[in-house]
Amino acid sequence: MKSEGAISTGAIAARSALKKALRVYLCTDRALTLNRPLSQAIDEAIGGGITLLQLREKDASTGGFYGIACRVQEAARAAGIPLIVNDRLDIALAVGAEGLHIGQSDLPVAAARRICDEYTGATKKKRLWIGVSAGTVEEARSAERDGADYIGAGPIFPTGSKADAGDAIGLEGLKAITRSVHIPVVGIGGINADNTPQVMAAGSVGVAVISAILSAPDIRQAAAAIRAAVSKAVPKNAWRDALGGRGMIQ
Ligand code: TZP
Ligand code: MG
Repeated sequence: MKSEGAISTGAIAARSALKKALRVYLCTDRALTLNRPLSQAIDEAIGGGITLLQLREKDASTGGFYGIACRVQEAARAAGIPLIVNDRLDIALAVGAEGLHIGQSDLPVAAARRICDEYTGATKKKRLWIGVSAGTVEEARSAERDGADYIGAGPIFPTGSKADAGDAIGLEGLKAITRSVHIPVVGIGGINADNTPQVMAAGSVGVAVISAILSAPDIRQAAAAIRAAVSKAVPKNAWRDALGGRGMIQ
């Protein structure tokens, strides 16, 4: 990643909190839980140590998505984990999520940024995180310019979890993206505990995962294995800081 440049101390602290949240990033897909209820899968993943949850509901009605998001937000809050809503800014705002994740064909980043800032300004709430999927340096740079807080870069490896994910960009593609922007980059696509060290070494601040956690026979254990792999790649005191000095965890 490029140097942070001239940003304020508050902005550096906020960036640091975001980077820590992005370490073990679970994206949901209710079709990939091997018939286990999504709420149970989420609870087990939280137990295994995920640090952020992105709720993805590709087939739900608006009312259905909202209802699910309310319940998931409750579970995430109880666990102290930020919730990011995929695709739907209205639902992110309605449930008080910590952020929104959008792709290249969703609401344009600049429009999402403007709406979020107007809303959070009006309600005096803290700034919502906006994450943007990018598969190229150009997409990542443009998202940063338009107000994104982080990039979801990928797919890094081939994946069967997203039909329209596009070709894998590989670790070299990930490196090129991490070097081209100031904001944090988290790799996604075909990531598991075994290849996590390579993803982290390419400059990713964490790993975003669906199937390696949700389709694992033991979800809690799978999340814990990924967390341990990420943990090896970041300094130990950074984990303590992430927990607000409350100690514990490797
Ligand atoms: N965006 C790019 S690849 C992908 C998404 C949502 C799917 C990631 O799923 P998995 O199972 O971790 O490869
Ligand atoms: Mg989308």
